[in-house]
Amino acid sequence: MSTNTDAKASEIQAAGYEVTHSKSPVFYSLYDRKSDLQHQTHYCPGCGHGVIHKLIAEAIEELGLQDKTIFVSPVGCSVFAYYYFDVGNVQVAHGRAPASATGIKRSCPDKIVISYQGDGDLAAIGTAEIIHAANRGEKITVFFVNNAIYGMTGGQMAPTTLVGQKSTTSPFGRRPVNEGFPIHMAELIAGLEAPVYVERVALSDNKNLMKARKAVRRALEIQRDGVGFSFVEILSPCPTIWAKDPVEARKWIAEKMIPNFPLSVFKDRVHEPVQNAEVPHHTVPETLEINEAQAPVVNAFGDRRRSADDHADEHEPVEITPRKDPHHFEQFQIKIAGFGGQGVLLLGQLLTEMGMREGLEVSWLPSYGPEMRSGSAHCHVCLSKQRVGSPLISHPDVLVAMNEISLRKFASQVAAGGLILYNHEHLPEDFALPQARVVCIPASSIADKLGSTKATNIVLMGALLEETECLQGATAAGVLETKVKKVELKEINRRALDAGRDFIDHYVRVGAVSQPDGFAD
Ligand SMILES: Cc1ncc(C[n+]2csc(CCOP(=O)(O)OP(=O)(O)O)c2C)c(N)n1
Ligand code: SF4
Repeated sequence: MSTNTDAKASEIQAAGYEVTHSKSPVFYSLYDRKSDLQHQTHYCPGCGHGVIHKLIAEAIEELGLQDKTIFVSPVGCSVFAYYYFDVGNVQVAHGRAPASATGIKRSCPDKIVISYQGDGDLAAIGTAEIIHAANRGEKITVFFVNNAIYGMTGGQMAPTTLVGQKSTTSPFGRRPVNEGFPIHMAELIAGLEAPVYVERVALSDNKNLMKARKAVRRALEIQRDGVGFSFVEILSPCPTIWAKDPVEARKWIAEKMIPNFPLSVFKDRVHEPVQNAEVPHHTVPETLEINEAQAPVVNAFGDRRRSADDHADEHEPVEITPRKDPHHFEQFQIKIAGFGGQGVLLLGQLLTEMGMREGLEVSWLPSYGPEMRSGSAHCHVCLSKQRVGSPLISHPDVLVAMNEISLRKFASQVAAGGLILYNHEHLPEDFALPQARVVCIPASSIADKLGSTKATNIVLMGALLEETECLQGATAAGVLETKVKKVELKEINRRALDAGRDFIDHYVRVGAVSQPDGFAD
């Protein structure tokens, strides 16, 4: 992209002109979405969004932040911001930009995360998100485009619509007695304790434009320096909905909007020390409430020692044998499905906790209907050596189907060469075998014989571990020991885990369990 811009610049220079200002390389060179006129934006002539995009792009460029910026675009006229900014982009649901930006910033604290929102998005449907993100002092930057109207949907009243201003939903002009007063977001945010920088600027004339430019840059500097939450409200023209030409629209900002929304730096605590700047982080053992010294050492060492203290005899040399990585996968995805009450979600949680104890990145995503028992339930478990991008699993490596409905519903989703563990003696007669191997295991009957059908999920867990070797049996025993409080159930679970493993070892046909994909080698 910058190559294109550079080429254009040298072309112009070659023609004898001096380039004094050119398009920021933070922008893509063309607006790809259009079939023609790709050099134009999708915004109406005179719209403030284009100007604000430019101010942001230039600030990103000047501060050298292009490679680390993630832009969160809203729903509204600026929904396509990701077509313009050549940075990381996420487009989110209406009003949710500060919430998504929070998640992104917290998981990638070294990135510059920008939440960009209109007034319908930020001050109506997204009021809760912005207030709480600001109140938590998230280290993000929010650019709030206040054009006093809903632009994209054709001019409904926004929370910022002026008293007396007509809109499609306030055709006689906004009346406080009926529609309430305009909301002053900058003042509201500045009233909270945590935000560091809050300013309102306007695109009314060149002088104010320069102030807006400075504010945009400053807000990003604050984030770059890790100081805290920065917020810039920008009074911006919407000539189309206001039914004005671009010049009149700017005049209207100066004459009508600014008196109602005064321009000011409402808060600037940039140089004050920020209290509790660091979000407290807990180690995995702290989170799991297990003693670090007792956590099984499985990643670095091949033996089953729980800690160096196990070698209590000081005279006995502690032999540490580095072992090969115990996990044969980069990412392993499991879907567990059945009726509510079968321990579907619990099995997912146990596997997730095991993954954590073995030093993996994990996620667990439950899905269940309103009925806690007998309704259908399923969960997604992801075990990974890398950060988990999305907890949603479309093609699991393993499906644990605890009932026939789940088998029929999810079998086709299993990745080619994957595995289905089906809780039954045999497959339904009319069931067409998909691309995956199916191991039938009568887990409920096995658990029943052990003293409790509640242990069905643990029988399946034993079978899963034995068949796929995705996690260590010793970790499973440790997790069950801490999670199950009832003594009698502990014993049943121990036996259920063994029974599941035995079933795979002794009853599943030899050959049926070996796969070239590394499940069982
Ligand atoms: C959940 C949801 N509710 C409503 C809408 C319809 N909708 C799309 S944009 C919009 C308002 C946009 O106005 P604003 O945030 O002020 O941005 P502008 O278009 O003026 O830039 C609405 C209500 C939607 N897309 N999703
Ligand atoms: S409707 Fe208004 S806010 Fe939307 S693109 Fe047109 S001028 Fe801009």
